[in-house]
Amino acid sequence: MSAERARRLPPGQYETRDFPVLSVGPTPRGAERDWSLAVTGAAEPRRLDWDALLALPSETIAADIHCVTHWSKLDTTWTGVPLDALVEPLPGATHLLAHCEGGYTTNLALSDALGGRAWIAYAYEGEPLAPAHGGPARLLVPHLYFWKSAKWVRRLELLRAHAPGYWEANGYHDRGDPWREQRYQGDA
Ligand SMILES: Nc1nc2c(c(=O)[nH]1)N[C@H]1C(S)=C(S)[C@@H](COP(=O)(O)O)O[C@H]1N2
Ligand SMILES: [Mo]
Repeated sequence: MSAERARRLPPGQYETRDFPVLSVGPTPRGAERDWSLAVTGAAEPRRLDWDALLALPSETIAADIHCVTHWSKLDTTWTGVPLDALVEPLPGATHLLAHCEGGYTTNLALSDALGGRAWIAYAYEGEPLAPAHGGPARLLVPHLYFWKSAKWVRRLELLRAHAPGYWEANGYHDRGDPWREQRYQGDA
């Protein structure tokens, strides 16, 4: 591997060229016509359907992604809508909990979810997002370990305090910054 690529690997990570699928449960058969995304909690309640999502200005995101099981994939390309366009938190909101079809959840501080650092992604390498990778739409939060990038996301719940999601309640770190190697609860 080139020195340039090696520098892009956070500590403890190796490069894979595959795109592994990591899911706790089965891939839901979500169709675009049935899809919607709700924003609830400490925000103006909002629900977007598929056409409303596609009508919002999209961005192309080039990112390296890092799974806590030690694989990293460099130079992935996504299309999506920044969370900033979807979430208007009321004063006091500090976190969000992403809820997915199938029951998976993960939490994010709003400082990680807003400011152009997180997206609802619906295409990968220019193609509609495959169901196994979260299609029709998933969260993409590439600066944190990839378990934060919730597949089949259907609701963003704004909160006034931290609340653990699925992996955070099972011993994984609340934030999960790969460059600080924040894998498990108790890591700095
Ligand atoms: N709904 C849901 N989202 C999820 C998961 C999951 O099990 N269910 N796994 C997470 C984990 S641990 C990782 S590494 C990535 C894997 O995404 P991929 O299958 O597209 O590689 O999805 C994340 N999002
Ligand atoms: Mo993961």
